[in-house]
Amino acid sequence: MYAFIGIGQGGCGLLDSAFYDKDLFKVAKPIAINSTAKDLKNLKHIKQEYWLGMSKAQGFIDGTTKNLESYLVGGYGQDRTKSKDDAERQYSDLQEKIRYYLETRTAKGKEMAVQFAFLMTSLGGGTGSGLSPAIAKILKDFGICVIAVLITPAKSEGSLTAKNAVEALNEIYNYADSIILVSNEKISYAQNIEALFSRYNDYIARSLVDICEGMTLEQIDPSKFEGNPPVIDMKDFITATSFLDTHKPGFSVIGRASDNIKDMLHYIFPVGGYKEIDAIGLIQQTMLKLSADIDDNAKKNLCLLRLPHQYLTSESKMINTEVVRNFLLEKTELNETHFGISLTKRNLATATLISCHSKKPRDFEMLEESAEKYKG
Ligand SMILES: Nc1nc2c(ncn2[C@@H]2O[C@H](COP(=O)(O)OP(=O)(O)OP(=O)(O)O)[C@@H](O)[C@H]2O)c(=O)[nH]1
Ligand SMILES: [Mg+2]
Repeated sequence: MYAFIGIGQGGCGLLDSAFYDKDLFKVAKPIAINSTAKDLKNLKHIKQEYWLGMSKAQGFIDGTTKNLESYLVGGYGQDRTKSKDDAERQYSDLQEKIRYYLETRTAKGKEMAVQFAFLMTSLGGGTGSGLSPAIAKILKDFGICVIAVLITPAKSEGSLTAKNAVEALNEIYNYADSIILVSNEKISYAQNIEALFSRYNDYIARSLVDICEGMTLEQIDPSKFEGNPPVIDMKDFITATSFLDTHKPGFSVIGRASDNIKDMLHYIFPVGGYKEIDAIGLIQQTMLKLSADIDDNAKKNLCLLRLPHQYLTSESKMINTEVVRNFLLEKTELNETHFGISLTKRNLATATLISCHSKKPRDFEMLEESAEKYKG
């Protein structure tokens, strides 16, 4: 079982986008945590039984509590120090509330139901950037693998957001098994980046959901298919996004490309009466749409192709998995790729790529410079 935990406005935005797909509830538990009731009420897919409100001194408040807003801080207005302070003072209460949400009650008693948590937050604000490190630590102490999905601010958002981001990332880094960076610099070409949040959130959330569902609900049994198609699981995910020798996460970015099988004229060449998907072309597209700009080569990567079953049945043998695998391998410095195929019922071929780096993205280095200026 997974947990998807959204913190603050940006984090809850990603969370809400992810649970647009109702199938995700079959494999994941959501928790939306924020210091303002208004933002929680704006969520479309996460009902109040999954909310946790942050108060200044009365702990973390169950979303179903009457007059919820009267308990909550009402936002930290980018004041990371205050939010971090409130989180640390109320740490044991937070720990118990999260435990309660993630445990299941069985005949034998209570047990932790979750092995992997996607911790989603923006780093530039107050609530998410101050509270997330504490939550990452709590999850880690529960023995849960932490995949931190972190929205970094655009440089144009100013040096305070940059400072928050640098401090928060440094703290979360100590507890995360994986780090996926989502840079708002990517949408900063827009005059009003806020107008693009919802589409950007949908893109990132869809990529994460594809991977989660591809590893669970849509997982194939390779023995049932000709040619032994490759599969990947969460172990691959963690291995692909962290460095085992140092036990530290890498800096990963994510991208996705999909095409309607019918509209894929561009990628389709008739072969023996069947049509072939240019899987490599699709993966190349994901590389143009990664969630942050990276200068160095990937150390390793992970790629999931979701396809209708026709592309795996014996007669057609549509995807030459060895060719795809070699293409992915060539893109890595450590000669390490984790490539899998899963099935979808939709008429859609999708590639989702995670590229893991040892260096922070160029966008983030700009934030580090900007944060220094703030201190000055
Ligand atoms: N991609 C994306 N970025 C967002 C979204 N919402 C806010 N951000 C970015 O997140 C940063 C601000 O963080 P918020 O998530 O709004 O702040 P918060 O955690 O709620 O903290 P407060 O300051 O207490 O409101 C800025 O860099 C925004 O550009 C979103 O839905 N998507
Ligand atoms: Mg907020």
